Order: sequence, then C-alpha cells, then structure tokens
Amino acid sequence: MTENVPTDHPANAAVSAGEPRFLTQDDLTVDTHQIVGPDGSYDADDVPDLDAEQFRDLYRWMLTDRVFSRRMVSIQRRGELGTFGSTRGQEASIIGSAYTLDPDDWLYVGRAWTPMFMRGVPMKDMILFWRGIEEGQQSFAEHNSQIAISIGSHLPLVAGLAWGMDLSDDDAIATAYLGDGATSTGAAHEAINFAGALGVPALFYCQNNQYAISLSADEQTGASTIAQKALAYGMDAIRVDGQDVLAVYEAVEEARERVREGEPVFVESVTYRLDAHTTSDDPTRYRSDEEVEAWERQDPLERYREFLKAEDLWADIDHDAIVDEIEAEFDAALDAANEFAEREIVEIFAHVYEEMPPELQRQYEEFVDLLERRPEMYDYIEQRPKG
Ligand SMILES: Cc1ncc(C[n+]2csc(CCOP(=O)(O)OP(=O)(O)O)c2C)c(N)n1
Repeated sequence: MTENVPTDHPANAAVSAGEPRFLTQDDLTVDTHQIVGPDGSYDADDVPDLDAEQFRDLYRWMLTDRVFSRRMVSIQRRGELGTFGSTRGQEASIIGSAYTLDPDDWLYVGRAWTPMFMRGVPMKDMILFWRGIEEGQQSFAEHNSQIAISIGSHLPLVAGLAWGMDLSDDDAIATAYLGDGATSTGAAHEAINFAGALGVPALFYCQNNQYAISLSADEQTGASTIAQKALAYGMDAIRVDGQDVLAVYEAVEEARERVREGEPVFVESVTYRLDAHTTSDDPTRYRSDEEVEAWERQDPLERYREFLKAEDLWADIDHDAIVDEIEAEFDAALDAANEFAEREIVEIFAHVYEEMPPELQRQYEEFVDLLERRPEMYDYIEQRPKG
C-alpha cells in the first residue's frame, strides 16, 4: 500500500489560503483553429505545405463525399436502401482529417464514408453495407476500417487497439471518428479515460455537427466545448473550424504526429449536418430554417473554392467533369451492387461465428422448420431491399 503523505508532485506546488477558489470553465480559453475565413480570406504564411496536386485532390474528395451522399439519398427515396445518413456540410471536416491518415492507420468511423474510399474500399461495398449486406464489410476490414452504428461502441475498441499497437511497437495509429452525441455515452468516457491513463496512440476525432439526431450539442452537455472534455482525462485537444478543410488538415496532421509519438489526442471539429440525421428523420421538427441557412452560407466547398481561385488553382479544375466521373463511378457501383443475389432470411444466422455454436444451430434449425411449415410467416418478416 502506498503511504498517503504530502508529495512534491507539481500538482501540489501551488496552495492557496483564504476563500477556496473554484476552478471554472472561464479559466480555460479554447480557440478554434482556422486558416481560411468564411469570406475566403487567409494569410498565405498559414497555408499548409501541400503541392498543387494535393490541393486539387482535397477538392476532388470533398466533391466525392457530396455526390455520394446525394446519390445515396436519392436511391433511398426510390426504395433501394433502408436508410442512409448524409454527410452534406461535413465534407471539409471529413476529408481534411482523413487526408492525413496512412492506409495502415486503423479507422473506425461514425459519420464518414469517403475516408474508406480514399484507402481503396469500392463504392459498391458501401452501398451493400447500407443495404444491410454483410459482405460489404469484408472489404472495410481488409482496409483496416469499420463503421460503428451503435453510438460510441467503437471507442473502447479503438483505445484497446491503440494499446495493442503500442505494445507491438506499431508505427501506425488507431483513429476513432465520433459525433458530439457519442461523447455523451458511457463508452466514450471509459475509452478516453483508458487512452489517457495508458498514453496509447489513439486519435479521437469528434465531428461536432451540432446534433445527436434531434438533441442539440448544447442540450447534451454543460461544457462550453467538447474539446475541453479531453483535459479531464489528461489528454491534449485541438478545436478546429470544421468548415475549413486546410485548418482541419493542419490540425489533424499535427495531432497524428503527436499520436504516433505515443500521446493520445482529441480533436473537436466544429461542423454542421445540413441534411437530416438519416433519411428516416424530419429535422424541421427540431431546428429552424434560419439556422440551416446560416450554415449553408458556411458551405465548406464554396469556402475552399475561394482559396483555390486565389491560388490560381481553380482554372485547372473542371468541376463538372469531376462530378460526371463520380456519378459514373456511382452508377457502376450501383449496377454491381444490384447484381448481388437477393438474400435468404435464414442468413441472419450466418457471419457471426465461423462455426455455429450448438445453441445457435438449434435455433437455426427451428427457424428453418418454422418457415417450411408456415410459409405465410414471410409476410410478417420485413424484407431487406434487394442487395
Ligand atoms: C448505443 C446507441 N444508442 C442509440 C442509438 C440511436 N442513434 C443513432 S444515431 C444517434 C445520434 C448520434 O449522434 P452523434 O454521435 O452526434 O453522431 P451524428 O450521427 O450526428 O454524426 C443515436 C442516438 C444508437 N445507434 N446506438
């Protein structure tokens, strides 16, 4: 047992007499890192050191993100998907951060799909995933990535993964993309505490898109910012303007370097989900048109276009041709996904275990028997859209 004696730990260095002093949030200044302002102005000295091709690449990926979301929402409306969560408005936040990652870095995402395309996952597999077809996830796994539908559930996995990577002296890092809502879950606190206590190479990238479905970020926490929550866990944090792709790139690039050296970092990217939470949600019930319009004026693509124009890079970019290419890629992906055979209901028993345990085997046989005896049961079972 350790003796409980006063120590010379630096935390005990300053003592105060008289009235006890409260520590308050006002003691903390939390700035939001920005390079290109909403009006497109910037200081040339602050621009990250990227070449012309990389600057153009950032634009292409942001556009990929936007077109993919638009097409997914439109096929959902035609009944070809169950549900989908659009990322419109979050393109700078998603692409600026993912552009810093190495394909060997583990990537567990909440709302961010294009980072997987950036490391080679085919669009077809993302469409299959959103149709509930498990095979889509196989290529995610081959590219060290997964999507967490259960909010916050991936954070302890990422902390544990980072610990394992630390023990095996891995050069890569473990990254969790999460939403503001995820920081309100118990799993987030366990994971962030664990990562802070052990000092593992985990990057927590929180896209504060202002809502967890209908609950605004303000209503989820008494903290003035999400970034400051990291301090309680002994972790450094950066708060960044998520509508400014260059600021996000720079912040996460620096965060990743620090994580590679073994220190966990938390990044809060301040952004906005312009569309509904998912295609099953009606956002007009909890937010005003004025609020959405104000954020539409913060469109990350438009802001970045101003920068590209100022740098004489815009003339080399054929926006319409890029959109056509992405649309064609989506069309081909959709055709390939449509060729996937319709699934059997009994396949809900597959994919969990390599070898089915006896109890599950028993339930499977009972289910097959039921469907044979009572074929009308099919009418009561909700069918997934054709995969
Ligand atoms: C453990 C768990 N509880 C509830 C839900 C239902 N749910 C789906 S998305 C969501 C809100 C997520 O908000 P946030 O973490 O901010 O991410 P965003 O979708 O805004 O990117 C909730 C509560 C869930 N998927 N998982």
